[in-house]
Amino acid sequence: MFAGPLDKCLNIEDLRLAAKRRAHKMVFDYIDGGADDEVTLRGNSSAFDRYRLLYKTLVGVDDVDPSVTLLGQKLQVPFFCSPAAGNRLFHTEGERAVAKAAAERGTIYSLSTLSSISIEEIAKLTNGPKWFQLYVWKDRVLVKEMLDRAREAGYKAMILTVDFAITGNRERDPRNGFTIPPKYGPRQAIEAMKAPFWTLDFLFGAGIRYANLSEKTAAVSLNQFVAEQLHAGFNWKDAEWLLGEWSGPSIIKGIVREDDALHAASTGFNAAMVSNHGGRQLDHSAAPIEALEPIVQAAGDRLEVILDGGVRRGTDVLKALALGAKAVSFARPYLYGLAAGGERGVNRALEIMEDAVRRDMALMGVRNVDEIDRSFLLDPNTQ
Ligand code: FNR
Ligand code: LAC
Repeated sequence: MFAGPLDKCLNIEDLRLAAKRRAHKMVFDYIDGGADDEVTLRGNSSAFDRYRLLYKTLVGVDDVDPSVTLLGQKLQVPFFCSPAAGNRLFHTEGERAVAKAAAERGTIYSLSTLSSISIEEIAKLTNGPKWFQLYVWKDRVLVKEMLDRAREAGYKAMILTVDFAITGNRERDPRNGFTIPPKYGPRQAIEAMKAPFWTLDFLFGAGIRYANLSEKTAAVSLNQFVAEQLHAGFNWKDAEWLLGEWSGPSIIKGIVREDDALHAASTGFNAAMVSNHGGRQLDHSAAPIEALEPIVQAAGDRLEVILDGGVRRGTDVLKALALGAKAVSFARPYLYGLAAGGERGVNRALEIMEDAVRRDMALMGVRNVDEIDRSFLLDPNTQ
């Protein structure tokens, strides 16, 4: 199905390198980079290595079913697409490509508030399940408007991202002079010549903008945009107000502490994404896989817990499920695919992950996701 170099990509790292070859440096670095020294960015993935698997044998694994149910929604695979801003920066097909590929694979697509294709356009594109991720604007009227638009367009749940009161210190971006929409000076023009396909798309495609806003915004850094537009003072009390405004299923995204999980449950959230925003916010944050189990133990009976961050292999997914996650999510794996080859690239990323999960379930001796429990993991403290 995949002609050209995409079918040579055997894993997510191969897609990452393909994205690096195709995309403009400032755009690749925006996807790939993290905060400060990128300790958390690296740690999110490397922390999975500390857990080793105690696989079962002679189970009979000729028929493996990786489906899960999340907030009442059946997913064909135990993962879904995390929200990510401005996908048309990475490839002209943008969020359209991701929404279509997610629907094709039978999983959820979550659309960012800061998407480059609108809430309504994505809603019309597929019948697949969709969630809407909210960043809270200073302007409450705009918040209500966006929630109404998402509800009317058929988004089934709201994700409130809470680890983004201000933007983390991502040093690759100012070094590259990165703005949204991108602005060209001499350095960006030189880099553009090294990325001819991306550049042609950029020059001949429709302009890149935050598509959910009626006004075009000036080309400024993400830091400046967020500081000017988003509500850094937003707190638990406001979250209560917000849940009242939404009144549908809700997910809190970006917690790593038990007390925050308990607070989220008592505020009325239905699910929690254990996440540090992919290491893009507070460096030295705990890895989601490390923070997961205490949160499941504290609040797993009141919240459906999702692990988000660092997942690159099928075994990462299975380790998270063994520690009590109902499902996992990720952005970079499909964003690398998108930057490498549009919808086909996203599809390849999801295919790589699905094949890996199926293969690893069979090798681990489980026929369905309900069979996965803590007994499959050797405790890192005992190794
Ligand atoms: C993100 N993430 C994110 N999260 C969110 O709630 N709203 C958003 O608009 C964005 N935008 C965004 C852009 C880019 C380029 C990246 C890489 C990430 C965070 C995302 O949803 C998720 O939490 C992390 O990406 C998880 O880490 P990995 O597994 O993708 O590395
Ligand atoms: C990011 C935002 C927009 O991580 O969530 O870049």
